[in-house]
Amino acid sequence: MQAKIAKVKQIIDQSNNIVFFGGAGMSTESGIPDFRSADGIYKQKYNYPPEQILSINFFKRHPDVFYDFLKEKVLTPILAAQPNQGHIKLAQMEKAGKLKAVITQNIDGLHQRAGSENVLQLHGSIKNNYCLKCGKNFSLDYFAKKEGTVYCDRCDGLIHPGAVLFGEPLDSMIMRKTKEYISLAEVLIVAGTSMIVQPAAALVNYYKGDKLILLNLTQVSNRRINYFLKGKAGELLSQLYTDT
Ligand code: CNA
Repeated sequence: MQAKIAKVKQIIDQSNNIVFFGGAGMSTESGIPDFRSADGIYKQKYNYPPEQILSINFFKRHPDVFYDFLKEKVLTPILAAQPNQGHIKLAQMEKAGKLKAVITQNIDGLHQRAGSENVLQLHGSIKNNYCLKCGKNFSLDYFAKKEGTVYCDRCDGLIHPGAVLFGEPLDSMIMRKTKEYISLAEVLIVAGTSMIVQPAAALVNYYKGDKLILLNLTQVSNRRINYFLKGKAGELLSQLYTDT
């Protein structure tokens, strides 16, 4: 493993065209549960599977159950979290001119809080809440402080949280930029994702190089991976980038 880490570190040291693509596993070291790990949200007990609750159809039909779940299981851990060493290393790599973009499936905003500037959030952000009826925007503060289901103070419409829900399309501009960054990258670091949720997972197929590095607690079935380092993304990134 040490030899493999040394090899990947050398690849990272030598490149100034690195792109990062991450998932929920990037934030578990900050205390936010992912969806599919042993202690992730999918293994906890609910009346409905989380994938169903976090869908646009379910949200419109059962907003109260949706909101209970969202606030308890998604927002509360996110609001209590701080960026971890992995987020910080990526921000340092960007400042050093090595990392071109952070592409994330996460909605928690921890990359930005760690100092990353060019962040593409495929699944939205907890910050951009808006009314389904009149489109008025609501801050995270307004949204998080309200008890129960949150309605618009202007028209009483239901407020849609900033995250893209299952069954909703991804932002086409973000998708376009993501494809561009990935296809032009020399090194692609993929971390903390089961690579199951589509269409995000398929985006790594735009990578054309031979330096696709996976940092994950578990192996992921994707034949494009050139180097797999098993472990915690934050800990691994700290070993892989030491020039601060
Ligand atoms: P996932 O399907 O839950 O997979 C997470 C992957 O990360 C698994 O393969 C784990 O083995 C692995 N993993 C867990 N912890 C670590 C770690 N410390 N280091 C390395 N690997 C680790 O999550 P995906 O991101 O693939 O699924 C996409 C969903 C999850 C997106 O829609 C996200 O919006 C959604 N999500 C986001 C957050 C967040 O914003 N922090 C939290 C939970 C879910």
